[in-house]
Amino acid sequence: MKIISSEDHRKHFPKGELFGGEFVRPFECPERWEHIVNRLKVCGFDDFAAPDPLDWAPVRKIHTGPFLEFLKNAWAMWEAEGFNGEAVPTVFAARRMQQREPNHIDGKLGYFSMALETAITAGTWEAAQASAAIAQTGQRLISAGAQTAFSLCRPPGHHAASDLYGGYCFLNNAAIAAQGYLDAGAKRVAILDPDFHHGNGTQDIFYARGDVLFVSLHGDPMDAFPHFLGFADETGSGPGEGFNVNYPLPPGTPYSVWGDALNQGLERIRNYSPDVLIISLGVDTYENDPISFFKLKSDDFTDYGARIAGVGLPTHFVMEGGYAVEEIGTNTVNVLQGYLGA
Ligand code: 5XA
Ligand code: ZN
Repeated sequence: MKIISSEDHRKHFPKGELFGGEFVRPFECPERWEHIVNRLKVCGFDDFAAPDPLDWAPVRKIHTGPFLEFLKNAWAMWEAEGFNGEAVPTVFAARRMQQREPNHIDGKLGYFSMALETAITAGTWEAAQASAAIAQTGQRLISAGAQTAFSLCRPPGHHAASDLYGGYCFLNNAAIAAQGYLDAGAKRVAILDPDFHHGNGTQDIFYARGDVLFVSLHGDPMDAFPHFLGFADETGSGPGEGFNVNYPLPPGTPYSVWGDALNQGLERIRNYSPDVLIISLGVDTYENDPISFFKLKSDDFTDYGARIAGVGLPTHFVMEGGYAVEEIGTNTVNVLQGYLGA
């Protein structure tokens, strides 16, 4: 299995995240990447590749022009104001307010964000572009005939909508890969999102489209981030009706229950008969994850990797969340080994 990764992820490393009313060291940190790479090497994965340069055509089909301009310029605008800290929003376009992009960076941050734990720093835009290129490079390999690839993306992507960032995400890597598959000739793409958090961005991007099936297992938004999307009655709209499938699950969900939902989701994917399956691979379903509430054990990740393989599709793993840093390598690689039957 080819692993696509880049040291450029280090360019995004905010010092602070607002959590529980305090600025804490971000859960989404560069060590996550290091633990995954170390574990891959220990387990004999040695086929590493750097990403190709980013192709902007699929990116522009997923994200709006104003949003891309904002991400490109946000740090420079923030610095130009003379602010000393990292760029975080303080005001949002809430209910009954205008949805109009302001001129001032404070307003822009609120206009384009869906959560304020995610700081923008000097290197954020470069790291986000590299992460998208990593997803795209995996896509090109599979479009060219590979059966699988692992895009070790950081920062992650599934909360990023066409014009929103947040939840540690800036560009939606899995969505950009999905668009790449379609542009390369695929007729149908399925995205399975087993990350603990609902992939609101991915859902939103493809909600009215029938060419991408989105299936997500996640903490019930009544109790878990992102709180405002991810309910079971969100099934798609227009030509996308029936192509959005959510399995919100309650606090304390064990693998026996989670695995039943996975089986249903995989059945839905089989029936869709896609050309390729993208896995938004978050391992924050782990029992000791510090910001999540499912109860999967490390061996369960191997088991569900094997279940994914059972669908028999070309499969592209795209890294999302997971914050039990010591175990993130084991849990991530367990999925890949389960998939490979290793
Ligand atoms: O999958 N998404 C995440 O892991 C990020 C959650 C951010 C919660 N503030
Ligand atoms: Zn997550």
